[in-house]
Amino acid sequence: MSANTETLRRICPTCEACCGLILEIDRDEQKIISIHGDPDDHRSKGYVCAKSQAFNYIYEDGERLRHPVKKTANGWEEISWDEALDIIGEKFSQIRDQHGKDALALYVGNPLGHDFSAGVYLQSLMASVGTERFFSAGTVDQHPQQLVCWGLIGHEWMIPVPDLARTDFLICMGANPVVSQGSILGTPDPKSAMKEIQARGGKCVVIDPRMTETAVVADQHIFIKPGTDAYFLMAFANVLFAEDKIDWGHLASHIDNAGKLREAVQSYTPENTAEVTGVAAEALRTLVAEYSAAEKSALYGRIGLCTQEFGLASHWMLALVSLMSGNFDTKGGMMFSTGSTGGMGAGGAGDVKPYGRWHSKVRGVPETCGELPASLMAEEITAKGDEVRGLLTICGNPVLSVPRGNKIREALETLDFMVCLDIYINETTSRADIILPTTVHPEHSNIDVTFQSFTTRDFASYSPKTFDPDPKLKDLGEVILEVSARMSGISRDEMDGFIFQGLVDMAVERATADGYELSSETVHEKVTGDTSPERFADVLMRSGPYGDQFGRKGDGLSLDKLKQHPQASMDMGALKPRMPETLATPNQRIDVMHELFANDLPRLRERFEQLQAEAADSGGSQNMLLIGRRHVRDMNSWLHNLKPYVRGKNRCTMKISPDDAERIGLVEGGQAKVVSNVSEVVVPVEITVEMMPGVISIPHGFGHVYAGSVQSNAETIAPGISCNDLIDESLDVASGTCIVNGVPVQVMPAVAT
Ligand SMILES: Nc1nc2c(c(=O)[nH]1)N[C@H]1C(S)=C(S)[C@@H](COP(=O)(O)OP(=O)(O)OC[C@H]3O[C@@H](n4cnc5c(=O)[nH]c(N)nc54)[C@H](O)[C@@H]3O)O[C@H]1N2
Ligand SMILES: Nc1nc2c(c(=O)[nH]1)N[C@H]1C(S)=C(S)[C@@H](COP(=O)(O)OP(=O)(O)OC[C@H]3O[C@@H](n4cnc5c(=O)[nH]c(N)nc54)[C@H](O)[C@@H]3O)O[C@H]1N2
Ligand code: SF4
Ligand SMILES: [Mo]
Repeated sequence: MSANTETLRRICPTCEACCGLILEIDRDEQKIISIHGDPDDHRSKGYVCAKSQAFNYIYEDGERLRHPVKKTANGWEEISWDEALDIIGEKFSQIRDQHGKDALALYVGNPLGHDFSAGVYLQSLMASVGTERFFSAGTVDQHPQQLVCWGLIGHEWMIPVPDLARTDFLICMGANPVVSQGSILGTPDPKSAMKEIQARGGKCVVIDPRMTETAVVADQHIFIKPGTDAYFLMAFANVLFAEDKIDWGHLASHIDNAGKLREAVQSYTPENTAEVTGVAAEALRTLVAEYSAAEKSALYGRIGLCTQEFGLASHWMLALVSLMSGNFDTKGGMMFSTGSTGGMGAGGAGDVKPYGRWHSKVRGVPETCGELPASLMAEEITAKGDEVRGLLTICGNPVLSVPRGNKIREALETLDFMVCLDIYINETTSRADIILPTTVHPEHSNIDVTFQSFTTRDFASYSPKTFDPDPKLKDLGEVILEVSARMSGISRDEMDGFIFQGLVDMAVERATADGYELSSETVHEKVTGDTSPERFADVLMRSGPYGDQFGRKGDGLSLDKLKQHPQASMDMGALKPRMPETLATPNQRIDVMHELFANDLPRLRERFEQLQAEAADSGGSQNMLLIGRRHVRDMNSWLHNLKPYVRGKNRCTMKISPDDAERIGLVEGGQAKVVSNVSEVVVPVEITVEMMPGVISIPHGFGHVYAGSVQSNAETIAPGISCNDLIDESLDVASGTCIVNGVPVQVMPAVAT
């Protein structure tokens, strides 16, 4: 090793698994020489996936923006931070003063979840802007799970994960952890976790319209028709009732309305749902028998259950089956992580419902979890007489990642002023008036606050800043703080101070609840951290569930202790039962027939009858249902400019079963035209037995075809098409979630013969 090389450890910032890494760096050259899995990381034990190098490729990408830019008649021109921030503060304030707060809109994308500081400051930005037109990737993601957890246990952000280390029986529905590396199931190397279940005599079952990479590892795969999981799970619950297999476990005395639930699921049986779901009655009955016989069973579901016609009902039933079989909040079942910084916040706490508090302007769709569905962006932006005039996007690419993406792109043209906080000029940000680029992971420290709350084994982690950033870049959190301070008419330091004091007050309240004395002065005196966000994290950790209580508990956690730990991640132990203590519903009751679910029953029934009628009349048509898929080298739309990840075979293909391909007249490698009610695309055909008949799969995040982007590898090597152009604004109305799985389309050869 030469004199200027160093070794350091950090957490991989690219997905929820949070694998431990060892970096060899050259400080003089500001280069990362190598990245390997850390064999001593207690969770990942040396494991990494192909994307472990992604954050360095991004750091090195010559097309990454490295200074703020302003759009002019002569193209993008560099602009100073002061000028950019002043213009933004002035323009957004002007729009708000002249046209009201809802003339401003915000869209927040997924990478923000990987940046602790940005998450904290986002709250204050939302308060400063005050708009009801808040959109995020969440409405194309986990909203049903948030609402289910709020409805059942009173916490929007306490979502259970499967206790993989102790379960004997894992059912995985609408998730592909072997590729996605697990979501709301934070575990490095899910494939090995499944193999360990099998090695100790357990079983893994995957229920999915595609025989996924996870299904291949599992012991059994069951095809299910997209959008019908709620019926499958109601029939599952029906069998549990009918066969007297109900066991509410340690939560039995907290359950309300079990009788009404029994009635609600009575009319859905394995026999009468079989035609609708495509799952044979016998297969369902056997599954229920095995699930019930296993000592510890975990029933897990994710995106495929969320972003479909009955996202809320599917996740509601998923949670209820766990509850009614004694597998909720118990070892080996579905459990809750204990994040080291404490609760993620109760969201809509007490009797404040996190839905229906306001509505979209055009079609009156209720907000859920503080957001309007992202697919409504185009119509909201162009709402006649109630237009959005100013838009701020933060780490998001809605033009590719949100249904009606092409229409959203057109709508962006009508804005008076648009600002993006992003690292690339891409399909969305190329429409902006100003782009503010921010530091990337090697240039700032990080704490995986979000993902510590959705892990299969508790941990606390810290990733140090590797290099000093380019002087022309600021951290994302800092930029958000600057914008929100300007929108509130106070200085950034004042605003920062308010946020810090809010957290100090929270620590004092936590101390009182935990039965010890703590003064605000003590917190101010003892807090450590190199940046404001680090100090925020220190306060939260020290007053959190594993905290040192500001010196009272010698062996407790603090940021300093975490920084001194030889690995980037500290083990906080196996998942622990958290209920009933943490139940935050009124009177700590669990209403299994909460209105969130009960109000959706008529819609479920109506659709069931339609589906029964359709099932009787099938065959011979070009009508198919579109679902999505992910690939291990992708991350939504944003890794496509990195050559090592887009080289090789085109991944943006349409997968279809051999029978369907033959009937429709498609050949392997040929082109198919896919037509929906709103658009059409032409896409290469991939014929595979992976697909359930009647279903096609196209990945999202492609469609790098618009002029004005500066992502030459994405545009030339892997342009693809955007499946989101095909998808309309339809919603799972119970949760306000966009339906991107189970979308009706017609498929035909691209060139008529
Ligand atoms: N059809 C279909 N659509 C889907 C899905 C699906 O399964 N099917 N999945 C949905 C899901 S789950 C999600 S989460 C959304 C994702 O939706 P988005 O988050 O809107 O989309 P991404 O493509 O991830 O865009 C990320 C943006 O962040 C920028 N970025 C990346 N890293 C950084 C950084 O460190 N700093 C800053 N400032 N910017 C950064 C990238 O340049 C890019 O512009 O897509 C959803 N869309
Ligand atoms: N490599 C890679 N990893 C990622 C991402 C990525 O883009 N690439 N994105 C990250 C993000 S933002 C997220 S949210 C997570 C998502 O994590 P996962 O949910 O594990 O990811 P998906 O691969 O989208 O899995 C969804 C599955 O649902 C199936 N499905 C579709 N419709 C239905 C249905 O109606 N019923 C059932 N039962 N199944 C259905 C699909 O076939 C697919 O296998 O992944 C994260 N990790
Ligand atoms: S699984 Fe996720 S956290 Fe682990 S190396 Fe791959 S991208 Fe990074
Ligand atoms: Mo996501």
